[in-house]
Amino acid sequence: AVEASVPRHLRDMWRKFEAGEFKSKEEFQKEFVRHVETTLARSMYNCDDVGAYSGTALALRDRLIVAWNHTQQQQTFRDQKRVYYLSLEFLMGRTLDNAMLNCGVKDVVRSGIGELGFRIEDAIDQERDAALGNGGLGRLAACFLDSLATLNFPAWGYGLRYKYGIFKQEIVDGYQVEVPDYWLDFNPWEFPRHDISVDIMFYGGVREKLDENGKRVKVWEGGEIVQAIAFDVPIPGYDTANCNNLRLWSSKAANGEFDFQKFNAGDYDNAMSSQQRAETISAVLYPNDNIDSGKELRLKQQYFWVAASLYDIVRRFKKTHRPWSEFPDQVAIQLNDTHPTLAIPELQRILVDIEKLDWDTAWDIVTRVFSYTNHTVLPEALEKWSVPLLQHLLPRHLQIIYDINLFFLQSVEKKFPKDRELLSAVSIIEESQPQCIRMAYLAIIGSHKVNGVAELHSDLIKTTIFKDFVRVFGPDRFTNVTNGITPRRWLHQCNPKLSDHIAHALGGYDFLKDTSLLKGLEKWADDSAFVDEWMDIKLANKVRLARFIKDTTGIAVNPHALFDIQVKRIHEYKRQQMNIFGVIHRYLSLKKMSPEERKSVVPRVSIFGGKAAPGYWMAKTIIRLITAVGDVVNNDPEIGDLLKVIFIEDYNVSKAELIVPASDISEHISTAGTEASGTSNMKFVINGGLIIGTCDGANIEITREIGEENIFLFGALAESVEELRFAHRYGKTEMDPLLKEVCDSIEAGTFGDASTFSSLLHSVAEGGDYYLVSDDFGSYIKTHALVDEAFVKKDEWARSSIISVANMGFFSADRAILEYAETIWNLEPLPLEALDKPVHEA
Ligand code: T68
Repeated sequence: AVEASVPRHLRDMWRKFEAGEFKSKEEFQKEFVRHVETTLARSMYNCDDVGAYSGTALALRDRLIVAWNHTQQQQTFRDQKRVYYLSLEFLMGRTLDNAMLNCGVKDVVRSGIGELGFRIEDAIDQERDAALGNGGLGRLAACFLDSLATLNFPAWGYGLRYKYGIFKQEIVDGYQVEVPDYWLDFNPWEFPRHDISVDIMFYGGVREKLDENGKRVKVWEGGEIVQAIAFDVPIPGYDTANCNNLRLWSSKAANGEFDFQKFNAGDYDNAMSSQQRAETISAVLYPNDNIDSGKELRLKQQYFWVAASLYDIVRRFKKTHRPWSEFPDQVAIQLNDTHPTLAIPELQRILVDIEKLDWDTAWDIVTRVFSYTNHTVLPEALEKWSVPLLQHLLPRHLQIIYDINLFFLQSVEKKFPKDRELLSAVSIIEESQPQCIRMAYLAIIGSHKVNGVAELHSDLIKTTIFKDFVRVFGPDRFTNVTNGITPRRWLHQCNPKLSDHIAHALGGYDFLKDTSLLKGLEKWADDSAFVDEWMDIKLANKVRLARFIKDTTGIAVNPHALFDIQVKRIHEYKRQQMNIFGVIHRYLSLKKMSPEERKSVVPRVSIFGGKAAPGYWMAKTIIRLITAVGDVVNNDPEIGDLLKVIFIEDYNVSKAELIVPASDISEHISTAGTEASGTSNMKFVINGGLIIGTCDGANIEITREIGEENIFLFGALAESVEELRFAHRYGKTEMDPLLKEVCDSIEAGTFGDASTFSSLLHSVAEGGDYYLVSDDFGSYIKTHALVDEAFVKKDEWARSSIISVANMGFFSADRAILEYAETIWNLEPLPLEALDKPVHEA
């Protein structure tokens, strides 16, 4: 098709009318009122905070579109290499505040809507989270998009436009109940591109035929077609005119219509069924974190999204008329976990079956384009797909995977002759009943780089789950890129007071773009006025959280108490059970004390939050124990303010922005070797909270940066975990006596019907305890005693807090992205010319 474009001699005319950016308060107000009155069809007589949010969002979005169009034009004209970040999850949270910050218009908007009768904070609060993710992996993708845009990298994200994001969690009678998250009612941040659609095929069969040159070729045909429709989301960078794109695919029946013949024949249900089947593909996010569900619909989601994205990437490349040999110079594709691994056989299929490249040429291109990030070593999370399922859904891809495996195993056989064990160890096909495709193996073989997300984790994948691939490919295919977080959202936006205070000391906000500048805070750690203000800000953030807790749970917590927070997905390996057992131990100890003894106790508020996967019973039982303990402790008049136990319902990104700045201490206590990195640890520390943690994931690197005197580490090391588990298995252990006392009290019904918790108690009992709760419990309790001691020494505590923040520069997502760009993608930034300069034309 010929591109429709305005003839050259008319373009100046066009430019005269191009939308611009609002610079002044008045310009914003004009746009705001126009949108409220026309786009939203409301008026000053019925405009509430939702209206104010909507009007502001629409005014801002016009601005974003201008920057976004401009960026995309430049990227096309300059034709540099781009990176495509493929992720099934983008946990974006709210957009308005972030977009105002990145565009530098927050002050204009604040005073603009202020004069029209609204508070900007109230407007911001009306936005629903875009919660298209489960936890760390999805939020990492969102932080990376922010950094890519801020650093002016030509980059696109590709994902699925789920109609329902992660479920909303309600707590009913102490139990988690899942409620669907229909979030698309009003979403001003997306642009439907009904003109950009791709037909995606499933099922069907493969036929061999002779092509025009008499060559035997494979044709995949006769399947069911589903249409992918693009929805684009602008991703503005901070303090730059650059605005990248996140493209989310939505599914729809190929003809877009229902079956009229069936309808007329009175078969109403079936008339709609193909439409519904198609729409189901992008309907809902799978709510599992670190667990593989193995369901056919999930596989359909993966192929649908991967095939649409690759079609789009290839179409864009082909417009440049470059030879295929240049594809890897123009395109880098990052696979966020194994979820998009089908992109590897799909690109091979496009190149061989459609573009008619020979196998080896195609395979060389494929491996130079892809790279893969691993996020877990947990065996239950490693994706496998049954061969019969793949055969049914994607017959041609299965053949290609078999061929990839065949050629790979031949190369292994050549390098390591007669090593049958090695061959079966590295085979993509697992010889189980039924046979399975090991997606991680396919991802490694089809990529030029594989990275873990923290140093320990990257070492572990090389010595455990992927060790045979280190033999085969050598160590260079494997690398580390330690995770990071965006300081824009996770410092400035969630903790404006602290950000302003830091800016005041450092002489500006440059640290939001170069977090190494935070180092300059060290010299303020002895300035008493600075330190006092630092601690006052912490208190103000705790007061803000205490108010929220009061409003949502009815429980009053003392903001001067030590706030001890663990918020993350509920998982046995993250050991919320150990935390609540520790709380019970504290409660039992308090009960044994005399009133006099209690006077010297540091008051504590133990705060939990997080969702359990709907089918994960143990995780749900942990939630039930937390709420049960809260019911007893919070209503015990003997205890009063000395201990409160809070479960915050429906933990999500926007709640994290409220919770993270309010911690004195936060818990990152996974069994060593199980948490790949963790990223909330970084968020808490950069907001001035100290942490208690195990030697796991990024905790180790955080310790190295901030100094071990500023962190509370405890527990077994990763290298002894195997041995400890072995000891449990062979009954060579006894439960820690403190833990035993805790378990006995649960058993005795202190927190209600003990049978509710029997599976949980069993999981930590002798002979089991896979996550080593008993082994670490003693040192966990001791370390909490040290936390109490440290908390009363206010000056030293404040010093630790400030020194820690000063040394967190490394954990910016900007640093992580620069490492990816240099060591994996070979990608250069494309700084944008200022917005008002004319775009140079192709
Ligand atoms: C997390 N993984 C890691 N997985 O657990 C965490 N899994 O240590 C790390 O910091 C983070 O990734 C970023 O690297 C996840 O969040 C999932 O959410 C997930 C989703 C679907 C299937 C499997």
